Amino acid sequence: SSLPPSTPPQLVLNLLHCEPDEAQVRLKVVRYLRQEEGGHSKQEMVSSFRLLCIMADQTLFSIVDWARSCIFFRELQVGDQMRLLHNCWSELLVLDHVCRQVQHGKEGTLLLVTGEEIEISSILGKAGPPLVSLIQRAQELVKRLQTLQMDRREMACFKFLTLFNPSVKLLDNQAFVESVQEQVNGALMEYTLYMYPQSAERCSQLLLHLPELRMLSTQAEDYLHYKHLSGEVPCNNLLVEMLHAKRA
Ligand code: DR9
Repeated sequence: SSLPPSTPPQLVLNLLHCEPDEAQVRLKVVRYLRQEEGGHSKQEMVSSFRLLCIMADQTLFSIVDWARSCIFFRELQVGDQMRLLHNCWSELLVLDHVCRQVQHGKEGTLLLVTGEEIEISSILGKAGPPLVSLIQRAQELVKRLQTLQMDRREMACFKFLTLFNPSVKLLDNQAFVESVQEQVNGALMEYTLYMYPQSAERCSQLLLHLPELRMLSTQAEDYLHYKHLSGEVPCNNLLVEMLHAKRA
């Protein structure tokens, strides 16, 4: 009945504008890993479990920095900022990982934030069933989003929909979080209608994948918790701190 919008919604452009520069994040993480573990060859920069944990930890720091500088989020009081991040940190990490693979677009390998590529077949040989299952499920999600050719603006919307979760309890400013969720939802709908007018169902097709992201992040937390209990995760790790903050 109505024509597709003739301009993209400004909000989606603003959200994309908040995105960190991948090259800068890579540089920061690589520098940190080098100082942690000097004298590694370039090929095996992050080959050990410990280094991969530190890498994920540094990625989480960059995600927190991103959130704190974002429109909407920076308007919240620190208490609400913490509550939202405690709720979604693992989802944001998995989303970051999944989006990197969607853009990477190579079936047989994973691209790490460091720029390093890992053969998936080599992981399947070394990892136990829980990690294998996680990586395979994540790759299935990657394939579905690749089939939809999810773009970077849609990915930016996903990050905000994940961060501004209105089901988080005991927020001081519940109404604000709900309103951001609604605004971003509306803007994503408008954007997909503008950009892909031939596929009216696109927005809902994309949104259908958010529950899977949530389930993957729960599974990843369980894996991390188990690794922590067996003493394998390095200490002073933000990942573990977040894990405990949520369960407390
Ligand atoms: C909590 C949310 C975290 C999500 C973080 C996503 C970022 C991580 C990005 C990619 C992960 C790539 C993993 C590549 C592993 C390459 C080498 C390998 O397979 O080593 C095996 C080693 C040990 O395996 P295991 O734990 O299964 O133990 C086996 C057992 O001892 C014998 O049976 O695994 C690793 O080194 C994995 C390191 C992962 C560190 C990141 C910690 C984050 C927590 C969860 C990650 C889940 C990955 C999710 C992908 C969606």
